[in-house]
Amino acid sequence: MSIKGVIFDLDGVIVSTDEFHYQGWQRLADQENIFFDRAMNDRLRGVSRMESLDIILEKAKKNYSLDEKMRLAETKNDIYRDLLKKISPNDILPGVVSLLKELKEKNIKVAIGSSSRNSPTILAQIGLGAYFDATADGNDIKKSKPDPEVFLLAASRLGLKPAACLVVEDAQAGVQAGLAGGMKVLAVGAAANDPDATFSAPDMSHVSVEQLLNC
Ligand code: B16
Ligand code: MG
Repeated sequence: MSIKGVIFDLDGVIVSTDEFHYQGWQRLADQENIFFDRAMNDRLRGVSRMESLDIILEKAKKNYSLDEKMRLAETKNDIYRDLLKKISPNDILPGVVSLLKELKEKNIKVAIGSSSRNSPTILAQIGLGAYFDATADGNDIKKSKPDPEVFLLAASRLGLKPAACLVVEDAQAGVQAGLAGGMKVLAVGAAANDPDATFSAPDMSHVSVEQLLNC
């Protein structure tokens, strides 16, 4: 089946908020005296806020109650949202805007499929809020990537069958989610070497619309 829609992950694909997530978690881990580094941060890509916290707390020396965990997640989100105030259209990753324009010209539908509950804020701040035909994000779903729920919801909001959609992802969990949903997957950034992806590129400036539509 030919590709009729492209579903973009947000953090790490459209905009590099992944560094702000890292800084937020690192500050929280330091505050709680828990070991955390960039290698561990790679495991959090595409994973929901609470599941990310559970991964960080694997290294904690004490047990945290649900209330304490809710407060820690809120603290991290406050730090993250404060850092987000800095982002602007200048932070859109290379190749994204020209690719979106070319897809529109070819009548290919575009959607966001993100685990982030901050997606609406981020899209508004980078000025791409009106660009997408549909969005599905962490506010809409129960199961986060690698479960395909967010991408299946995005495809249905586009009115397309999963097999007619291509997912663009920077996280291993997201690559698996796209494949589990029966979609093709372009892996970029941190996931660019993922052997399971349909194809890979360092970022979107290295991808042509023809490659996307004929994968
Ligand atoms: P929030 P994506 C994901 O977004 C991030 O990659 C991941 O690091 C983050 O924990 C998750 O969103 C939840 O974000 O705390 O803002 O709800 O890559 O799926 O666009
Ligand atoms: Mg991502």
